[in-house]
Amino acid sequence: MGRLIVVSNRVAPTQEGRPAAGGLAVGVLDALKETGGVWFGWSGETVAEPSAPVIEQQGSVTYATVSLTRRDYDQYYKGFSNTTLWPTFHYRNDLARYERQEYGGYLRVNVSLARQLQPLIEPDDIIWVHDYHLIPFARCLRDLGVKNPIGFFLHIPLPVPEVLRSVPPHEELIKFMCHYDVVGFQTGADRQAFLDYIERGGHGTVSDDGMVHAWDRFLKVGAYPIGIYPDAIARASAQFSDRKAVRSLREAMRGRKLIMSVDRLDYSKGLAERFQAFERMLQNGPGWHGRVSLLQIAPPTRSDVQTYQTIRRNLEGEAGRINGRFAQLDWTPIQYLNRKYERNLLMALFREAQVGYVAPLRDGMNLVAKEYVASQNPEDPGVLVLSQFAGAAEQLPGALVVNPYDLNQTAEALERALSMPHAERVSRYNDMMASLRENNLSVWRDTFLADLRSVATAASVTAKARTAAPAGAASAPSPATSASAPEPAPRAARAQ
Ligand code: GDG
Repeated sequence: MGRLIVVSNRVAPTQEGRPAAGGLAVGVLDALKETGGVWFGWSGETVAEPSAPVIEQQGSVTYATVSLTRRDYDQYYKGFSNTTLWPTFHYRNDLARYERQEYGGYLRVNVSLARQLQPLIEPDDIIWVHDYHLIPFARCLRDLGVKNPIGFFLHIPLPVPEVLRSVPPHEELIKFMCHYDVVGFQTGADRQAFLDYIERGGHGTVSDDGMVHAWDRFLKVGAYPIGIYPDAIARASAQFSDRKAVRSLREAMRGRKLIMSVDRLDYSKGLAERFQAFERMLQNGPGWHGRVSLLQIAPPTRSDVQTYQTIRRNLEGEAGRINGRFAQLDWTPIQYLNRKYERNLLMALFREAQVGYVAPLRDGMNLVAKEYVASQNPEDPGVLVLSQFAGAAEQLPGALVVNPYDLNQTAEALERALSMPHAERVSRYNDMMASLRENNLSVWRDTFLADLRSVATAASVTAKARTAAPAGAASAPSPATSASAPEPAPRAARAQ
């Protein structure tokens, strides 16, 4: 069996112990460590002139990283990926901006990355591409003659067609997705959004077995909810619960209850609404004053994107306002920490919290919800309060599910969680752990890759059986020549 090549925008830091605050990094690294293989992507560095990939072997994983120029970074990463696609795919088209030049840069970088990966590919390899930065990537590889099976997994939501259509090159993006052999989404709702775009737009057909036929391409489209390793997390949280930082927190709480949240600092995570629902609980229930605190850990990300600077200022303002309103000499209602923590320590902190508070306005899955549950003490577990707009809500039947826009409902759920009887907490925890074990991270990876292998095998049998010349993929524009890509890729060619 050939190697697995994982391609993602960022390759996670390779040194053990360095915190990686991002769901993709956490999920992919754990999934790849078990099977071994190659992880190809951006190193996180910007340089004046790109050079050949830097190859580094660590255990069973080969890391192949490349750098971006400042212009690539501005157009592809900061621009089209994070100022057009990210907000729109999270239903925040009010925050989205589209610039044709940036889309040109997005296409150019996809072409360039494909050219840098191509020499590393061996005939038996299978290629698994991750996330919204790399939607055109399969098409770029196919243009270079790569015949290997290529799958794509979208970690974030896919919005319904009406919203997707606000991204000007929406049709081209969906056509690019059709160049993969398998396209995977986090939830059935995301998958349905894709199928609706294809079918209602008259672009193709969907068969009962989930195969899509569109623009002369056949592909499988499925929902593959990403998981975690719940038992490994349970062990880590128990082992680390004696750490100094955890003991200090326990002592500082002095018998008060703890509600805990951990999120990258991002507007999709609904942090302001979350603080306000907690405020509503304190406002409606004076009995809670001095008896419960909210600990919000929010490591900053994408801090050079303007919107992220604004959200940081807003949240500091909200936390200050609420603390100013309710704090007592010996009690601060909200502890808001803008920093990263070591992963195992975070899991141990989750174990201290009576409530895990995960209330994004939109989220592909949300691994924090799953990690919170897995970190609990089975004898005395806490309760998860979870947004209905997180993909995880489809999978965690024991959570108290809330609409994060409804501050009263969320405040009531927090109170209910804080007061829940022991037997109910244990029963909800057991239901959720069963689901987490059944759909763990290996299941996610293995189901996706099994589908990719079987679709690719079926396609190659069909291709061999055909005597006529293949129809080819000429109906979709090439990223290097697309009319929307005003700048082809001369510099990328030099990077070889
Ligand atoms: C995307 C999708 C989807 C957070 N702070 C620290 C830290 N983290 C870790 C968490 C968790 C991960 O980062 C965050 O994952 P999420 O899933 O919650 O969210 P995104 O980063 O937005 O991830 C998301 C995910 O991809 C996977 O497909 O679930 O919907 O948006 O693992 O624990 N880790 C460390 N220190 C921190 O301070 N070490």
